Amino acid sequence: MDELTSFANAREMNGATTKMAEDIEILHPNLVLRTKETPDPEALGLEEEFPGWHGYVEWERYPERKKEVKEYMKKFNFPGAPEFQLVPLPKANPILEGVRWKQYHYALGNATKDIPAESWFFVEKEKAPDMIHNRLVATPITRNEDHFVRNHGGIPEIDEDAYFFDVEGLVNCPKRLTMKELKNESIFPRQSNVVTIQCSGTRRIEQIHEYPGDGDELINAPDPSASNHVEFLGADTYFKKGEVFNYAVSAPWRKAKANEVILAWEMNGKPLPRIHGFPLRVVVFGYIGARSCKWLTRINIINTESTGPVQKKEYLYYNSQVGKHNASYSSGFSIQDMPVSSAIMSPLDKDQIIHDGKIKMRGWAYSGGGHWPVRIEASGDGGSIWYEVLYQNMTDKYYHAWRLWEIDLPVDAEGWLELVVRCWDNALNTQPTYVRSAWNWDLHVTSSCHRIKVYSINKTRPKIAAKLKHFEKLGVPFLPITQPGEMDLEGEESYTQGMVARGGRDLLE
Ligand SMILES: Nc1nc2c(c(=O)[nH]1)N[C@H]1C(S)=C(S)[C@@H](COP(=O)(O)O)O[C@H]1N2
Ligand SMILES: [Mo]
Repeated sequence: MDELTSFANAREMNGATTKMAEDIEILHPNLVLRTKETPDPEALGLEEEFPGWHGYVEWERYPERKKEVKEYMKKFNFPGAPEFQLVPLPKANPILEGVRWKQYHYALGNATKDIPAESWFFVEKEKAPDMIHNRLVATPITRNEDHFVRNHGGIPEIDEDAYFFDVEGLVNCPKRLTMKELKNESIFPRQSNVVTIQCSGTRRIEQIHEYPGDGDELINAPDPSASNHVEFLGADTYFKKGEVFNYAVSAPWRKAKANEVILAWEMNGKPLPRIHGFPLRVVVFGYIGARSCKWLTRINIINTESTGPVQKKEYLYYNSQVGKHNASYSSGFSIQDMPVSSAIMSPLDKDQIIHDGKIKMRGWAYSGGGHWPVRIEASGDGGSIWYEVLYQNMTDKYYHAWRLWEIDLPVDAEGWLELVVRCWDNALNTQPTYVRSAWNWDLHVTSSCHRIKVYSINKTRPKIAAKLKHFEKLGVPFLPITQPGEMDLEGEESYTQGMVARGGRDLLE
């Protein structure tokens, strides 16, 4: 069922009391109302917080506004979450249109209704049109256009000149800082780091294939105590279970003190793209991408982890016996450091490879929390025999970045094989063997050994070489292997000889 069908169901379920919103100009025609009266979003008085901050509605400073919106949202019958797991699955992540997400934005009227369309505009403007995954392993530093994007909300459009952020909470002297002040090197030292940002949803589709799970998804601060946490708030609106929030996450203060949290306005020497958080984002080294808050509006020093839903209710790791009936927020542990992980980027799953006894494999390896990939190993037989990637075939090591690797894997066998990769980090951590070894209800951090299936056609074997030549002579393509050949597999003479040599098929006595 896709989002559109689930939307239709929602409409039906609501039966006779349902009224479509087409007569209200401001509201999207597809919005389904629960009430007889027509909701008026403009009566909520929502507006952008500051001039020059398009797309930014502040929620966290106005608890009353949040409450009012929560009540208001009950007037709509939004479509349910699309079911995309208990259905025949695609190989890669399914594309969901985000019908519900768009409707939330429409429902709130002028302050937010254009955000989905505007966000899409920036996707098209700032991202490579194809986002080919193979380019990711072409160079150790990913081009900005190819860097992955993950947003919970829309993309705000903030003028750098109008921009500032606040530092507050458990600080001696709260401050509001402009970009100009932040860029003043006599106040704030600059640093540049090679850092990998990895979403905890990377390779999630592998866990979904195994079992379906939950598809939801410092500046001038005096000296906060060691037990404090640094909360980061973003300008985007985050809808969760009928409520509105600004994106908020946190990292322990000690992480910031260790100089492993930066405020970034450039990415690879270029201004930060809007889609990645312009004018200013946080980068938390070695943590899951979710903590690297974009479009920063506020740094808040607090004495617990952030109680925003992203920190408190999401990005939690349960064991595989925990599911819908027994998951609670407090029993999951918070995913901060990324575990050691790796992936094969080429060949691709189900590739059919004609080779000379070696298959070239390429990919990435990464470990969070300041660890780095030390050894990468590849297997051609599902993980019994491992070959080590030569250190010469790995890119430079950094405390907080991935390493790309390649190996010419010796492969004698023919037919379907399982290629596997695993990485060892400097703390001797390695990856769980199978997806199920580390499967978890929220489908996060798929760090098990990455496995793909390929069909091996080994030309160093004389028979195979002869067969390939034969196909070539006839002008018949050898691939794909599933295409039935026009010709017989064997001539009459060869068959008769073969049968005699083997003593026939059915015995006489
Ligand atoms: N303000 C804000 N910051 C955010 C998010 C968001 O939705 N809003 N998504 C987070 C998640 S889950 C990830 S993985 C990273 C992705 O960063 P990127 O889009 O720049 O690659 O941003 C994080 N920062
Ligand atoms: Mo993420």
